[in-house]
Amino acid sequence: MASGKSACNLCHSRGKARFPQAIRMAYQPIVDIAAGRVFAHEALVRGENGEGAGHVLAQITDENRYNFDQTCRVQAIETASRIGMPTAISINFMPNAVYEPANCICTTLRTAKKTGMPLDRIIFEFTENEDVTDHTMLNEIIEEYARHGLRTAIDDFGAGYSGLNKLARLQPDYVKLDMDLTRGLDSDRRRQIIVRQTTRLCEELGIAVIAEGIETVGEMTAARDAGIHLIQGYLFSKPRLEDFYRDSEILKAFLPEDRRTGAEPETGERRQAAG
Ligand SMILES: [Ca+2]
Repeated sequence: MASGKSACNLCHSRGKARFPQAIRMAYQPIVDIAAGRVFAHEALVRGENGEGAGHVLAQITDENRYNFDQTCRVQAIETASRIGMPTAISINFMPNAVYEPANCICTTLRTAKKTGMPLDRIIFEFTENEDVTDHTMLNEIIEEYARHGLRTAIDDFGAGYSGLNKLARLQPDYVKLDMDLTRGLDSDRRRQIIVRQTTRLCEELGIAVIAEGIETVGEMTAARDAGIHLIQGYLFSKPRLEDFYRDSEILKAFLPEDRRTGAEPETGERRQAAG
């Protein structure tokens, strides 16, 4: 790790404003259907009273972005530790909130150490948008995180700005296929071909694929047939506020909906819940 405290202070001086609201974390499982166990949980930001992600994200400004990103990391790790999370956690991070990869990771490392969270149980998932023009920076972030044993994932792959070109220049551990590609996968031959070939391509590059937005047994089966065994979506569970999903619940996902417990949220919440 590069020079400690003073370097971190440099980061703080770039984004002094505190995020104006207390946040909490919800966790959604990513299930390994080949192993029949919960592989990880994605940490998703919620308001102090459980308000949706949109409510919280609307309060981000250029001034408080850095503080928000750091607060999310700390909160995701501390909450997971407090509730006894047995799996890895996957934390969304904002590449444009990171100024100097070696320095901006200090708080994460400190929090992990304090809570006893092993670093190889932390995954950072990132998405690029039009704001991110410094591709070299993203490479540096991934390499720096790997040096500490942290894993990384490309989020929302196949949507918006996240395309094949990214695989040419980045080496993450995981790629998360966007729900636009997985929705209705069982009845869409074109998507099946794209998902199958993308999965094969990633495999050859040494990258594991996670299918997001899986809501039905049919979609899960189609993803499995395409070679994917890491599955995230409402088929298994919606995000749970400060709680995790247990291995023993996996089989319940295959029961007809009227025999499952817990109400399904409105469709409109889905994109937001996915973070
Ligand atoms: Ca995500």
